[in-house]
Amino acid sequence: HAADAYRTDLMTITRFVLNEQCKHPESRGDFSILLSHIVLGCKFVCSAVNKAGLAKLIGLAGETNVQGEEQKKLDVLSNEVFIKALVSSGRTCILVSEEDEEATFVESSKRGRYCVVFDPLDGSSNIDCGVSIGTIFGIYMVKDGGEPTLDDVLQPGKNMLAAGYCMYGSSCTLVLSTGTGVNGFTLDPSLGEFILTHPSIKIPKKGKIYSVNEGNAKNWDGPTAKYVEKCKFPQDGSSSKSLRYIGSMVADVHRTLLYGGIFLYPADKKSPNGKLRVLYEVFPMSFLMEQAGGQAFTGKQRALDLIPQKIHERSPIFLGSFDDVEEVKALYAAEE
Ligand code: AHM
Ligand code: MG
Repeated sequence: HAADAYRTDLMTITRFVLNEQCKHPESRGDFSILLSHIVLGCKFVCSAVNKAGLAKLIGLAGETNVQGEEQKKLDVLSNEVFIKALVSSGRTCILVSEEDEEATFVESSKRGRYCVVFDPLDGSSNIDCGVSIGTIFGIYMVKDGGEPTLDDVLQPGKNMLAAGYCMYGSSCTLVLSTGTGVNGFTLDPSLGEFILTHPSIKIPKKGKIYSVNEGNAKNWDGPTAKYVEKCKFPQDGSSSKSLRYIGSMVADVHRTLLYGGIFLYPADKKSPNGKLRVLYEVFPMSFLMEQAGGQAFTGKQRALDLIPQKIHERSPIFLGSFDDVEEVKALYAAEE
């Protein structure tokens, strides 16, 4: 049936967010506007990522252009697109990007109430071989009164209003939580719209997959080493877990969210705070995990309770299925 081949009632991300907004009559629509600018950034990066391989083949990347400037790298380009889209939304006041040493304070004429923390193109070591990469973002509301300061973004992750990521993979998928569950949208390239394809995502309570860079094992602490040993040689008669590690946080977390299991980037002797950044990697992913019914733990505390002191601070992270993270917590508690 032709009628079956086409869905005619399309829940776009814009429609979805506007519907949610109706539940909050006090809302002025600012969030929808902000989100539409984030979505524009994601679409741009998606299209640039898809062209990247081709651009290389036909000799665009790395060449100098007419102004004699070298072609911008994809991560730098993505950062510029997001900064400009966010500033021009007129709804932001502070932006923190992985690509920029300093936070951006939006000039007062374009200022709004939201603070956005983001990694415009995470997993960039995977670009040149065509493996999935992504954008990660988190959104805070500026504290009331006075000039915005860095304290407005140095807030615990539980204060985020929304968080999400966009994965540039075999399809382009945007996963979003505004604090009432998690929903996934897939870009229909012919429409240029993100369509709701994964309504109310719930992570399985326990999973069969663990995801970690095991090459760092010689430097792990006791609980991490014990946990991974348990994944491989369970002592309770359960079957061993499978290992999957892409090395692209968005892709590893996306799989964990859909299939269940655990993703960890633990502390090690060389990097006692792990590798991943609190504000725009650990917090948004922890927010999504909790909203999907999972957990996120730093080895010391609930990840979303952490109060960052610096914008580019790092933290160890264990996140995923509730029961799997619970096991890690037990191993750390036993250590004390
Ligand atoms: P990046 O921000 O420099 O791209 O690094 C972050 C990435 C994450 O996507 C991924 O989880 C991690 O680095 C992988 O690190 P490693 O190569 O040490 O396993
Ligand atoms: Mg990153």
